[in-house]
Formats: sequence, structure tokens, C-alpha cells
Amino acid sequence: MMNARFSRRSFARLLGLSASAASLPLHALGSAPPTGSDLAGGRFPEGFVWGSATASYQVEGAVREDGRGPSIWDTFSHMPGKTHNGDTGDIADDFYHRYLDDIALMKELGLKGFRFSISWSRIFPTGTGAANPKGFDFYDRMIDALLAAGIQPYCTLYHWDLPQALEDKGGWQNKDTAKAFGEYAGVVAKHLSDRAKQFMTVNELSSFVDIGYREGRHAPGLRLDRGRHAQVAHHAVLGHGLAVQAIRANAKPGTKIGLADNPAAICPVIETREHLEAASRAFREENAKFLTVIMEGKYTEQYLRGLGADAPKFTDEELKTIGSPLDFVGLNVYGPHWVRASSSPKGYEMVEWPASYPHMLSDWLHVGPESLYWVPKHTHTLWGVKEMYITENGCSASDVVNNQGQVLDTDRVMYLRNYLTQLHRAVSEGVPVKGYFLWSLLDNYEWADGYDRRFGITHVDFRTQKRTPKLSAEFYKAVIARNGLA
Ligand code: GBH
Repeated sequence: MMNARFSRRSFARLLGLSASAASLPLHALGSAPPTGSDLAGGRFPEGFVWGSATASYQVEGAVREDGRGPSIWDTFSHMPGKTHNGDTGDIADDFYHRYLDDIALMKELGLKGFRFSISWSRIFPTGTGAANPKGFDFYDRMIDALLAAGIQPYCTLYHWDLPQALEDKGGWQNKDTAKAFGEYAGVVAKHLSDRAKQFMTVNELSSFVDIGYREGRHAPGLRLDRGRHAQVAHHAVLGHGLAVQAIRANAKPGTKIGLADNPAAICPVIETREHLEAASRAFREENAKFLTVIMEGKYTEQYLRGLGADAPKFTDEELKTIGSPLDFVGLNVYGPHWVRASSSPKGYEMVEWPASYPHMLSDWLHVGPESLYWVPKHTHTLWGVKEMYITENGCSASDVVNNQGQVLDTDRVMYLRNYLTQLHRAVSEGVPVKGYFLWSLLDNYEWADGYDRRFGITHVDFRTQKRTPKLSAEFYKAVIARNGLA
């Protein structure tokens, strides 16, 4: 008690606050609220999984090796003008050859879990047909090395690299792609689930559906009309549901199944009852075509009404498949969307960004630590989800290697510390978040932004492939060692 009081006073002094501010409860100073003794001092529950995340096309390279077939990202990144500087994932972090060194880095950090994705076209070079044994070899070796290092594998089946052969038949516009995804997921789960116990079907539905098929800034680069786009979204969630069922049917007992989605991170502008209620309603409606239909097994009325004649075509059977029960929900959380109550029919409205609102190096990445509180909080209160992971969180920064060979990314450390403080707030209120996967272990291929936006806690020199842990790696290592922020 004495100690806590003393440190609170010195904390207040640090902030230049008066003695009366020093006697306010901690949360009034913008820090974590009071907690039960086991979570005191910023500590997380025992067994909390501290991990990091990557994705196949962003790190592996070796795009023509061991029988891998081309994916839509090979095609798209090689099209002139589609990516920053014409950058492609041909080599990326060369993880395909350097995974043992990188697993040694993970071990050095003390990681408990590693989230990676499988390249579909390594396993099925043309999306369907006979599996390529050499594709499995790589993931077998990598998983064995993870387990030997005491790191749990968390395996994503689709992180946007659709086999090009399936895109040639319409990609996610074609319902057969959803079926092919289910078959592929079942084969992979059957093969890997003796060692990999956690599977995620898809990564970020809105990113590949909306940006890939509507805005055209990601592969396959299409700008479909509203109705066709809504049908793509439906096929994507159907693919998720078919994959859940196929993994369930093929995996060894004890396998846990989820997804890694990035629902719009709706936060109330001010934490008063009216704005809280508006934010909760907005979270459900703004995510209607992805997470909400997966959680509820039906589209919201507002979503279908809004689309009118452009609403997707679906059957009751498909809705049931989409709503297949999950063991956990993975949430990728980056920037917030501020929402306030309004008298409009929806009952809420999105608040515009003031010009001075801070963001990280990527313009889209507005800083809003509260999103790491509100996204799991809404998911828990709306749908009673009992097991959640933060499957991605992190940021881009303008990292420079200084003349002592160090990267002092104080801005990333600031970002992570504040986001984790809000995650701790959720966990200490009983929101069942079981782990956190930092995006990313390594600087890597940031899709249309190429190698120009670094998200790693380890710096990568893309000419030499030299790895240099940044200050944020040291920070994360300390968080893991203490199981929290204290
Ligand atoms: C995640 O996407 C991805 O899962 C991961 O692969 C990625 O590397 C990481 O985050 C960091 O971006 O062109 O200005 O509209 C996060 C969601 C969706 C955010 C695409 C950036 C494009 C920005 N992303 N979006 S913009």
C-alpha cells in the first residue's frame, strides 16, 4: 500500500500534477483502473500468450521454390504501378530459408506463441487437386523448430494469397472458391494438427474483400459494383464457415478453431452511457457483413435493407455454415473509429478526423489505445465470446539505424505501452483475452506499401537480410518476462 501510494505521488510529480491530483485514483490519471491483486501493477493473467504475428507472402520469399504455384499477390505486385516502388514479395524476409535464425530471435524474446500463415499455393499449387508434399515439408520443419523452442504455433490458413489459378476462375466471386478453401483447410488441419493446436481460417475479411474486390488497391485489384462486391463478401464468410467445419471434421481432438478478423474498431467519443450505447450498436452494424454474421448466423436487417436489390444471394443453410461455432475469436486491432450518439435513424454517427489527429507513419494508422479495450469489450458483451486473442496489434514508424547500430523507436514503444495499458484494462474487468500477438516480429512486405512501411520490432536490412532488434524488441522482451507492464 505504502509503495503504491508513494509511486503514485512520484508519478504525479513526473507529470507536473499537484498534490491533490496525486490522491486521485490511478485511472483518473489516464492509467489502468484499480484491479484485483493478481492483476495489480499491470500484470496479465497467468499463462497469457505473448506472441508475434507474420504472414506467408509478407515474409517467406522463395516464391518459385519447391513447386509453389503463383498467387494473386505474385501477379498483382508484378503489375506496373500497383505497389510502392514496384516492390514485390519475391524475396521479402527470405524467411523460407532463414526461419531457424528467426525462431532463435523469437526464443531470445521469450515468445510463447507465433502466428504465421500457410501459403495455399505451396500446398495446392493450382488451388485444388493433389497436395504438393514439398509444400508441407517447409511448414512441418518450421513447426517442429517452434515446438523445440517452446513456442506454440498459431496457424492462419488464408492471409490474402489466393492461388492465381482460382482467381482465373473468378476468385472469391465464384462460390467454388469457398468450397476449395474448405477442402484445403481440412487437408492442412489433418496434416498439421498433431502438432499445431490453434487454427485461424481467414485473416481480415474486410481487407481482402473490400480493398481487393471493391477499391482495387490490393490483389486482385478489382473494382466491382456494389452487388457483386456484396456477393464476394458473402462467399468469403461462407469460405470461413466451410473451413471451420472441415477443420472440425479432420483435426485431431483438442484442436481450437477461430479466425483473425479486423472489425471496425468502434470507440465511444466520450465514455458516457449514450455514447457507449451508440458505440455498441455501431460495432454490430458496421461489422454486419463479416464478424456479426459469423457470430449471429444472420445478416442484420439494417445491412440487407441498406443494400436493397444489391443484397447478396444466400440460403439458410449457408447462414448456418457461416455461423458455425468457434472456439475463439482473434481480433486484429490498429486504429480507432470514434463514434457518438446521434438522432439519425441509425442512432450513431462516425466522427470525422480533426486535421491534427495523430497517426503513426502510415497515414491510416490513427493512434487510439482505447481500441484495444473496446474491440474485445464489444465482442464479449455483444456475443458472450469466452476466448479471444489479439491476433495483431502494432504500428509503422520511421525507424533509422543510428551510428551505434541501434534503432531507438521510442514512438513504437509509446504506442505499444499505451495500447497494452488499455488491453490490461479490459482483462482486469474480466474480458477473456488469452493472448496478444504483436505485428510484427520483422519488418516485412507491407502489401501495396512495399518495403516502405516498417512494422517490425526487429529491423531488417532488405539488401543484406541483416536483423537488428529495435528498442521495441527490448521493451516487449521485458513485458513478456514480467508478464505485464509493471
Ligand atoms: C493488417 O492489416 C494485416 O493483417 C497485415 O498483413 C498488415 O501487414 C498489417 O495489418 C499492417 O498494415 O491504403 O491507406 O487504405 C491492417 C488493416 C488494411 C490497414 C489495409 C491498411 C490499407 C491502407 N489494413 N489498409 S490504405
